[in-house]
Amino acid sequence: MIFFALSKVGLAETIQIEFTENDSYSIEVARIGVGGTVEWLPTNKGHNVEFLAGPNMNLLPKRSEIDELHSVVFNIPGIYLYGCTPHGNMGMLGLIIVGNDFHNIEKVKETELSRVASSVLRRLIRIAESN
Ligand SMILES: [Cu+2]
Repeated sequence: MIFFALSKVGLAETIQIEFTENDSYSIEVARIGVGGTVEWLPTNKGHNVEFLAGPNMNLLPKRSEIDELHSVVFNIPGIYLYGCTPHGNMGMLGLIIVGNDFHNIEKVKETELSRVASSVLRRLIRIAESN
């Protein structure tokens, strides 16, 4: 807890998210400061990270290869939605909230997804908005 408090004051923070054996991300809603890093660890096979929405749709982070360790530095505040290319339609999705900035949340809600994925996204948005 002390580390998190300190990191908000300026230390560049890093959050690590694993690919779980249940075809999900270990942290579905991650919060990070501007300039922070998120690392996705290929702890289970067959997954990757593909960005579907963000504060600047022309500057989304690049898609990772399957089973690759992926690292992204987030310098633009806002909400990022990503999913696994093979399993996104089944609801393998995650949100990154950068700088506690929700300005693009309505755009994120409009992302076209399968029915299952849409319901997962609604659940993640509720979590994001709840604190
Ligand atoms: Cu996957």
